[in-house]
Amino acid sequence: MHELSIALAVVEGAGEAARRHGADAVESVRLRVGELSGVVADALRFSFEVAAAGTSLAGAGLRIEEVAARARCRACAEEFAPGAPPLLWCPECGESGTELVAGRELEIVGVTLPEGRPCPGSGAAGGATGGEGVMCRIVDLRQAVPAKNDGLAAALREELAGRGVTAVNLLSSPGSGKTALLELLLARAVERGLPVAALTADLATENDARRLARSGAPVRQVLTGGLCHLEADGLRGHLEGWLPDGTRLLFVENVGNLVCPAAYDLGETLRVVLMSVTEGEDKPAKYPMAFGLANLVVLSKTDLAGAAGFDGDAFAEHVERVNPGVEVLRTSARTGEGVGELLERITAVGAGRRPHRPPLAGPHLRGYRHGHDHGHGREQAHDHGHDHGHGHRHEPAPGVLRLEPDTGLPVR
Ligand SMILES: Nc1nc2c(ncn2[C@@H]2O[C@H](COP(=O)(O)OP(=O)(O)OP(=O)(O)O)[C@@H](O)[C@H]2O)c(=O)[nH]1
Ligand SMILES: [Mg+2]
Ligand SMILES: [Zn+2]
Ligand SMILES: [Zn+2]
Repeated sequence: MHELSIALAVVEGAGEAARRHGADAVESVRLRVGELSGVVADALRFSFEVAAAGTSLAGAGLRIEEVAARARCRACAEEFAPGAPPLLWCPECGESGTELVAGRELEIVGVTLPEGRPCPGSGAAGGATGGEGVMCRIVDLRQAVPAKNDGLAAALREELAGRGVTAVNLLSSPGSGKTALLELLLARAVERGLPVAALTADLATENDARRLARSGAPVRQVLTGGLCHLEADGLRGHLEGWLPDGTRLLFVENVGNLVCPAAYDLGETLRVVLMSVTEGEDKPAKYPMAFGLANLVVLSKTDLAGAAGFDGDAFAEHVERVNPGVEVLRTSARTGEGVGELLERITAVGAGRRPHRPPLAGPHLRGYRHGHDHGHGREQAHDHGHDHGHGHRHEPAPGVLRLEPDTGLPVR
């Protein structure tokens, strides 16, 4: 993961809390880091020192509390440790309907200030002096760290839903065949009169956009200039002034990478992860977040399965381990296998069908806490249960892309 950007966000969040309490220094910051958050504690400690230099957090201690991953079976309520790579089947009853209830947190629990500070708003008269003199030394925050991207992604999801756009985030390692498959998907969508557009991100070259533009659909190439993934805010900027009104279906080809793109919600309606038959059946186990958070899995280049000696059963087992119940579609850009089915799955979601909900998406990340502190001057963290609506990635966006049941064409 990107520990430096996380460290910068921690410094910003903690520094802001200190300022609200009139403190110009911070003694220590407490973080909760889930076992499956992908954060390396040592790298974060090092990055934190770098990020804190020259700020009110310079020299502040960083206390990292690891949160073990826990999953719960929805059938028998058994709670279990999924292990690594996560195995998300219920060990008690064998059910696949499980959900992660802890383990992906990344939050600032609170900050410790050098001396007692009056708690804002705690005084009877609400005076600046803190009224009755309730003192804050430990400030509760319970604030998600990469909240910035999550919040922006939620806003973009809402905006796109409002415009009637179904957005598909395509993830895979470099060369798995995202562009080749997209070429066919776009051509087919155009053929069916479906208003479709595609945005493709690469570190360099406009090759992919050139290939996709042959379909006749509006295409935009984004050059990330070295960045290994897309972020919601960047995507929103690229869509602004480009995404044609009336677009019903938007494909976003992420940067070829199975690590970082998995950690960034783009406000998509559907996340599709691709893997080709030449990459090794155990990729889902090696990249559990990429496969575990997908709404749909695509196995590409099936025309090469024989030559590659691809073991379909082993692959299915690895997928099921990290994402029980997810559908795997087999495709080939050579033979056209699976392209129609894939487009059908996507348009069905646009028409209101509920996408598969990956267990790893876990309810504990929904309704994440907001960014203000509560200044109670005590150490107990608490959840106020506010829902900020960050959690509707898997809810169908109502009214998006209605299709005529008999022709399969969009209703105009
Ligand atoms: N045999 C076969 N080759 C394929 C298939 N799909 C893609 N390829 C080839 O695989 C190579 C990579 O395909 P791309 O579509 O460029 O892969 P990509 O995932 O878009 O790659 P990046 O954008 O660089 O991450 C190209 O040489 C394609 O012709 C397929 O279904 N069968
Ligand atoms: Mg490509
Ligand atoms: Zn069970
Ligand atoms: Zn990266």
